[in-house]
Amino acid sequence: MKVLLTNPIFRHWARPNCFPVGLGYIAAVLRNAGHEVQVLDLNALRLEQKAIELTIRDTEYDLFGTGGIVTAYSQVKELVRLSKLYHPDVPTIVGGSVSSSIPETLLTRTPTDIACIGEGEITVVEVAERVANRGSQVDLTDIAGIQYKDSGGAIIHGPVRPPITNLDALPFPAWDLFPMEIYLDNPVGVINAAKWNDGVPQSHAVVRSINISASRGCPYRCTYCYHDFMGTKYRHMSAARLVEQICHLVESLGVKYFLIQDDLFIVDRKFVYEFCDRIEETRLGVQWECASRANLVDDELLNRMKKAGCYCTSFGLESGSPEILKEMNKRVTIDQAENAIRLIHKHFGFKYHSMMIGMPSENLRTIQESIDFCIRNDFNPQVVFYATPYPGTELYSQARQRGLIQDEEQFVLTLNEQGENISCNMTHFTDKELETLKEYMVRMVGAANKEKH
Ligand code: B12
Repeated sequence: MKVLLTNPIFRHWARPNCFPVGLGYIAAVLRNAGHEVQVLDLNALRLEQKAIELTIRDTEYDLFGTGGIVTAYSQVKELVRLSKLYHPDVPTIVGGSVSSSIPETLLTRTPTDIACIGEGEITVVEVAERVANRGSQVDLTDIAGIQYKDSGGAIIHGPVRPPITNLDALPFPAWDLFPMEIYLDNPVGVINAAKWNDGVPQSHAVVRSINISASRGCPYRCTYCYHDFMGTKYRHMSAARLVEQICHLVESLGVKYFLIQDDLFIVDRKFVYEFCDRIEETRLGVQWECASRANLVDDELLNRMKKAGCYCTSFGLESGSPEILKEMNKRVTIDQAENAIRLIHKHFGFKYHSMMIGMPSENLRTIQESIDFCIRNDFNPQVVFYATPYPGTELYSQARQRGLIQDEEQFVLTLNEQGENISCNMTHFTDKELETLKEYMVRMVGAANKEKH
């Protein structure tokens, strides 16, 4: 069966540098199941609207798939509309956090037939099998991990799909189906950050790099984070498999730098140590970076990571106020945050963390505490975000309960790409006051908000 997968544009203002890892896995498992997979990577190709429409019109396929972060909603809606316009009988399936966090909006406000909830590798293969064997209508009964519309338009919830526990059993993402040279020409990672400005590479002297994923899930439950998406059960591929993936990318694409883009890479210390041992044994000399957490780093771990090629690690610091950290359910103390900043700077020379403003309890004192924290720790945040209730988060439930968000689709359409504007003000300040306070904070702490990387 023929499957067309489309990748919406991600950050229209920036050159394409983020490989769509999840879609890469979806393409790989569908191909392994015997389907003919074509990828229309709009983020890499940046086609004009007319060209997108003609390409979808002129491509023959039996299943249409797309996905992305919730911020991609309007594009996903348009792509599904185009597919239905030119291929009305072809089922459409949408995955990614957009589909998991707003499935009902997707199914009722767009011509999406099937919303894939959570990890998609097993689900999509089962759906494709039913589509391939369909008679007059696709029977989706009992497929776990989906919501879909029945013939009468009612939304049916399939059973819950358990998390994939053995990530080693997954194939590598199907990099060969994507225009990889475009991604490799537009590098990722802190090592390349200084070579970008407002989404445009400033120099060709960049390190060939790619983003990869090694683990899924996060055991913490911060209120601004969508932890139900990949679940709170942390799972990682084996260190051997991760190193095998890295070796493959070094050999096949000449990659020298790896951005491990997981929510949190250092939950399981034993795994990190084993990865460090194995990557050193390869003697490839590759460098890498990952996300960490203030309460999980210490001298010994960072030292080991650095020796094994880790170029930098950073974490979402979010606030310098104990009260706000508590409200976020961050489970990090101010002492831990200060210690982590000092240690990471000592080992890597970076203070590359992010801050937030605008949690519901934010007040003048808590904002001043955040500013004082940054000044005291001689720290210029990479960015100060507005706290934003992204769908699927605890903050989002609070905003709905307080009546701050009436219509989910309208709200999602106001979400900008990086939380740079106020989408939903949860504080007692007016929007104007909050904007002024954010500008003040950005100025006082010397955050790099003006630059887009
Ligand atoms: C890496 C990452 C980024 C990267 C790159 C994203 C990218 N293009 O790949 C960067 C740093 C740029 C980024 C930015 C943002 N991110 Co982000 N990011 C992540 C992170 C940590 C990992 C993504 C990942 O690699 N996952 C692993 C792969 C294997 O999973 P996957 O891509 O989701 O794909 C699987 C399924 O979704 C599904 N699937 C995916 N596509 C398809 C398609 C089909 C057809 C099917 C059937 C299935 C399917 O199957 C895949 C395999 O299982 C996730 C957290 C997480 N746990 O996923 C947050 C996450 C996706 N990000 C999030 C947010 C909020 C943002 C920002 C808005 C943050 C901000 N304020 O700036 C921005 C948005 C930028 C923009 N322009 O839109 C939220 C999304 C919440 C939501 N409701 O959608 C998440 C879930 C974080 C969280 N836990 O809250 N992000």
